[in-house]
Amino acid sequence: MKLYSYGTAPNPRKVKIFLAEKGIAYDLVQVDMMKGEHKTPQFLQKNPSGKLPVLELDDGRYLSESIAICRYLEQIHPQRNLFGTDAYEMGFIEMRNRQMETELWSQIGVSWVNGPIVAKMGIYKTIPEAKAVSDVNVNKYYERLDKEFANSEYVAGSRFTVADITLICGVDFARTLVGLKPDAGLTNLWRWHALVTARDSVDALD
Ligand SMILES: N[C@@H](CCC(=O)N[C@@H](CS)C(=O)NCC(=O)O)C(=O)O
Repeated sequence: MKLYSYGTAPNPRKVKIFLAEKGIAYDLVQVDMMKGEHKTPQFLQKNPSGKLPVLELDDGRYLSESIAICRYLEQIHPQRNLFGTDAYEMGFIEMRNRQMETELWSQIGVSWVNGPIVAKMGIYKTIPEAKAVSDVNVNKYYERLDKEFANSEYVAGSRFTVADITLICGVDFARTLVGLKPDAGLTNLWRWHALVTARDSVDALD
């Protein structure tokens, strides 16, 4: 199978980490977002949303949406399990993953699209006041995570799951490209960050 990706872009990175955790071989295809290659008619046939990642199956079918791709991969390669093994754990991991997406990633996204890098690209009208508000929300959420990590080794309990993949990709994107590095005093959050970053699958930012 082929994964369409671009550099260290955070949504494709989720899938790359997931593939590495499962030990699945694949071909990586770089789509240059700076050149708009993800908006060409050819690419829009693969994903009409014009976004990365996209997975191309060996039979020529396509999937987009990082977590949908991960769900597909979990079904075809059940080990190592990353979405839960029983009804409660599956629900719990889903809950935590959605919290990371809807409560943190959404705010990082607002800071990103209203920040200086996107402003330079000239794609959207940026609203610096919107970034100021979402920056506060992201930092507050980091504080909440820090409290949670005082009692929980990983995002969804005592083992590494897809919810950790979602969070590490969000935090690394926020701290490296959005100017939202968690405060050094958030020691539980940084303890989790070091734990997850030590995994071979997560280690490289690319
Ligand atoms: N919900 C999608 C988001 C995909 C997404 O926004 N990908 C970014 C790269 S990290 C992208 O392609 N952005 C280009 C655009 O929005 O036009 C997912 O989880 O895959």
